[in-house]
Amino acid sequence: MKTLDLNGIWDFSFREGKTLEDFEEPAAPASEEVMCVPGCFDALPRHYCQRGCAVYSRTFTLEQAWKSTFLRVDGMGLRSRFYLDGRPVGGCRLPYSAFELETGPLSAGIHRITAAVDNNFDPEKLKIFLPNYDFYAFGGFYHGISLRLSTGANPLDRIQVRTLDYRTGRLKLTFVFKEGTPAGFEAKLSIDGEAERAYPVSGGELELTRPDLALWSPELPCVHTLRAAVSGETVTETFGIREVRTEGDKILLNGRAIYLKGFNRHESGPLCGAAVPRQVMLADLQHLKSLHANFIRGCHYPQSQEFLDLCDRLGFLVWEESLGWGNTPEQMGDPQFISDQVEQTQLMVRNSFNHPSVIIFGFLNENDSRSDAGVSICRKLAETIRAEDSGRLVAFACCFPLEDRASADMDIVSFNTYPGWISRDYDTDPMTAIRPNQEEILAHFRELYGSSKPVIVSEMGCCGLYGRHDGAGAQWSEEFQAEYLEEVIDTVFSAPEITGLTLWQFNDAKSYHRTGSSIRVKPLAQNLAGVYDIFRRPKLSAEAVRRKFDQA
Ligand code: ADA
Repeated sequence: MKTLDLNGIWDFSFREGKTLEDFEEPAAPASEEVMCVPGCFDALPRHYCQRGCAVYSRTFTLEQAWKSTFLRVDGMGLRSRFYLDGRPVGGCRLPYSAFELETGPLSAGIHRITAAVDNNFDPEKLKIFLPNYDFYAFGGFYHGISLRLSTGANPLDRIQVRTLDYRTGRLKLTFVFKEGTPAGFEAKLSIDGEAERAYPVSGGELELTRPDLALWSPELPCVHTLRAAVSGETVTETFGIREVRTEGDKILLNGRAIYLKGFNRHESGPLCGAAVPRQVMLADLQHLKSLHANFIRGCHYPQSQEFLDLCDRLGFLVWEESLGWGNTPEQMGDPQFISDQVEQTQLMVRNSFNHPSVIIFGFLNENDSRSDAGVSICRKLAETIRAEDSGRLVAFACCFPLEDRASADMDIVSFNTYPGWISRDYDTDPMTAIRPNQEEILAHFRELYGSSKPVIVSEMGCCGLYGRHDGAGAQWSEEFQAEYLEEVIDTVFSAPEITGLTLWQFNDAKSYHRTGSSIRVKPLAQNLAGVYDIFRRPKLSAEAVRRKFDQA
């Protein structure tokens, strides 16, 4: 299919306090202001932190007629509805997910697309993004909008490339069509610009053996480009050849045990909100390389495809998870919540299938995994991932490590812990709480799992105010944060049964502005636990981590 890029400057209007349901149909083109796509309107001065209903609108020109077209939105917040030439074409209530809406045949000429975007919280209509989540719920289009165009009635949508055996270069290509898989067809394939070769494909699948193609690994992140022509249309995919699996309490990449050493990273920045430009993504990754990190947990929602492309090329290992944060048994028992969680998790796996950097798919950060509802939905989401992709590991970050019941269904046992920082005992020096906390948790996991599963620390860290050096290492100073992270790294690295550490967090990120029911304080409406501040200025803790990670 062809792709028409719809990014750029759109007409725009905003009605504070209004909702998607207040929006009159058919769509009235917006024209009071302009807005950028991608971009978050509530991260800019004029509508900063306002909540309501925005209307985006623009025209585009088609030089020819197209038989089938699809509107692709690569992540938005928080709920949206779309109209093409005044005709409703659908919407979405899955923040951060990349999705497509079928927009039917289109004639040559000028067309208008209008989008209503609602960034209000709504416990009934927006089940998976709640006010107490400790990251800001931005409104707008996070990673771009495009129109996919085909002259056929059942175009080839994408090709999933699975590594069947990294030692022989055995691959399985799965051809996914928009309207169902034709029984048999011919595919003309070319990898990395080689001469095109025709293959008969039956059942939508084709196996190839390509020992000549270099493997993907963090050290040698070789990404290949597949170009496929089917029925006169082409699809291009990038992919990597690699295998990830567990063996006892180890994680193996291409047969070699790896140690995951890195950070949690929020897709968030000043002025851009969740619409982080590629340049800033690359800057973050260059900083992470300088810290000797090899692993990134994309907390706590589906990642930008552009970010994952960069991770592929730079050799980072990634944990990608669908949206959730501290969800309760009541929320996790709600049928619409469950349905939205399954849909967004399935979308995440399909969108990210060919990224060799993604080795772990997860969900529901810090859900109440002590409860029956938690165990049930975690099992359901693990099954959803495995049904889509048997080639990756499944995990979720647990915050009840001593009472958790859902990790038994996961490939990896992963826990968040903040001893001496977010903990019940405020009377002891935080530094002395770190080691006993870890020993208690690991003893519990040994009893439950022995060495049958890898164990990783998915969150650990504390806040540090950029520029504050006063107080001789008082809590919230940069010195305190550096000292705390050094103790965390020494303690975690001293435990042979732990195979990964993901510090909380890489960059300070915007959190709820003045509301949020969470008991935690977020000064300046930010989560200040980054080793870089929101402007990506390093704190003392960045150098402390760099030294410790370099020695590992
Ligand atoms: C939890 C949560 C993080 C962050 C952290 C904190 O561990 O998973 O997203 O909110 O607490 O800083 O309070």
